[in-house]
Amino acid sequence: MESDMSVIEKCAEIVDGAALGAFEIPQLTQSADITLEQAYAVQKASVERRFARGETLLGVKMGFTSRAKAIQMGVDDLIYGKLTTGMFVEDGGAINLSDYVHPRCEPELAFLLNKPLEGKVGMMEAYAAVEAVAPAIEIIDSRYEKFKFSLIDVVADNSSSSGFVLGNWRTKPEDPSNLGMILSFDGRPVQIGSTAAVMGNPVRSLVAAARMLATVGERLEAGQVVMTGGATAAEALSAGISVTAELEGLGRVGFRVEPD
Ligand code: OOG
Ligand code: MG
Repeated sequence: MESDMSVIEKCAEIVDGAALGAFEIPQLTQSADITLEQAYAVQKASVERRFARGETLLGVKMGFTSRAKAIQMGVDDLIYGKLTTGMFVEDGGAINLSDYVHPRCEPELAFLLNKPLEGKVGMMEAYAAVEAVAPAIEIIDSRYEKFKFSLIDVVADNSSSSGFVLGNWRTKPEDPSNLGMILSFDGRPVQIGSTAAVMGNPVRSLVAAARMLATVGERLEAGQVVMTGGATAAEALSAGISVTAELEGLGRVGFRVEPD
């Protein structure tokens, strides 16, 4: 039997290769018998492959923090993934579909931290560590065929992390728990929601991020970005569209998809 390490490294090579080459793969769990804990180890090993190519860590993204997302994907456990420099998309910038498998986007609230957060922290402590907030769009791109996966598969695939776009950082509102958000394609709203959809308050997502990272001996660091999770279902991207997300009181953020 192969050692645990070689299974994890092999799985990491598969998901990382698919992300790098923008091609789809069968779900890992069809051929590898891995636990959720091992799936996070695969995620970590795949992100380390990015670091080895010169990318650096920018923060963390949380997933399945809203019912809309859990229902759309059929997975309702909280997950996290890592955000690296290679995933950053400039506000107002453009992406090319050829760099992705079958990308979708979703509107999110992003936090910028000015203090570390580790383990069990309260809501007040967590929000006190937030330096600024920004409207954000996450570009998710599962490497799995048909964008279908189990909890273990999606975690191993860095929770579909693929791109993220951040608007201007703004002074944090006193209460971020019910800010309207609109995702538009070519100026037409395609998803409408509220930050309330994110665990009742996106600060809860930050609390969960600190708690989940602590289980693997990690913590959130000052200067990191935390994407709190899609407040609405994700929308598939197509060539030539322009995407914007507007967050109540926080302005807007957007990007374009290059034409074919
Ligand atoms: C997994 C990532 C979920 C979110 O915001 O809920 C996520 C996926 O839907 O592919 O990013
Ligand atoms: Mg997301």
